[in-house]
Amino acid sequence: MANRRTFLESAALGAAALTLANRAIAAAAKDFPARVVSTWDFGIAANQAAWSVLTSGGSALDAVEAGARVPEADLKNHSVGRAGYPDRDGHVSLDASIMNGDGRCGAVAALEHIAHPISVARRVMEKTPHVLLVGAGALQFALEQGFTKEELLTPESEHAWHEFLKSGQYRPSSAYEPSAAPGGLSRPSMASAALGLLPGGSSRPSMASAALGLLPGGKNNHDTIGMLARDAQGHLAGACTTSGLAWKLRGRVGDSPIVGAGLYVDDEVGAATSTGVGEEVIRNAGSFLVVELMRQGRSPQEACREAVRRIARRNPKTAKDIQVGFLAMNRDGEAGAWALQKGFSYAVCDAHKQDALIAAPSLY
Ligand code: SD4
Repeated sequence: MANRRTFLESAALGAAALTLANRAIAAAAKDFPARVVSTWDFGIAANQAAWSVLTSGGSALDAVEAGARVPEADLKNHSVGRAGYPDRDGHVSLDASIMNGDGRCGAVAALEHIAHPISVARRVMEKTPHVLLVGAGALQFALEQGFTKEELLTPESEHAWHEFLKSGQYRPSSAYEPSAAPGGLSRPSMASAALGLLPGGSSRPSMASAALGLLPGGKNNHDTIGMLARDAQGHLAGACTTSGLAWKLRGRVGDSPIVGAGLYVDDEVGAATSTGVGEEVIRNAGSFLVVELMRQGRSPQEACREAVRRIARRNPKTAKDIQVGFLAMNRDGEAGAWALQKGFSYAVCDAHKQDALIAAPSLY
């Protein structure tokens, strides 16, 4: 009996301690309601860099810049920053945008030789009256701002490009039709399908590729990082950075540096970002659409789902063969996502947990 009473007493004490702990966590979250979310599993490391900024009193804007720089510097990541796969002519060409909840924004597109395009995008926002600088002009601006000109094509990416040239039936003056991408990835083929580049539609990618997670943005073919943060003051910011579709046509720009397509942030409502085949996102002003849907009262997840459905409705044939994923966070820090295909995930970091990875629901 004594044993039973002791057990019950310690169980009650344990429960009380747990309740207190839960209350403490809840109170901490209330006092410090900061949160960072990012696309894909590599978003976990990026979130943690952003989180250190937020927990040291930094702004959401500082946090997303710091976070986005992590995959930009990662030599194993072939779809963001340094070591990104080049265009079909062998040039690594980067796109990035950054946006603050008060409407300030900056972006660069088709920027070569600069390892951290997100930081150049921020300088465009802060040091010029413009929003978007492209190509040679963006490089000139970056150099004037003190960024270093570097070779971004790593030996590994160069090797992959040479493999693509062998298997991709490279034809500089027309669209290409790669039969297989390096490493067995079918990314360019899928991209070509999305862009309508496959001659006669003869080699449209199969859903077998989708099942293998080889779609652009599929689970074995990660791409763009889109990051959204809410700081302790309740301000929002977002960043989006990518090397774009591998083996793209020279000069091709995706959704990531287009404010309203790859990224949109409004302190009054929330923020959204996207990953996947940018052409479909641009056509539907995707991230702006998600934010506007939240403004009309939808939750982040509902808004992402509706934007995905819009893409599928407007271009159903293409939508079945490509990946597009949206990630959103509202002004209260509630996050949600939705994708065309299975395999899209997003990382969440807050006072409770710094390495959560959540599988997004999908239309197909
Ligand atoms: C783009 N959304 O350039 C970006 C990233 C990407 O497959 O390559 N997605 O379209």
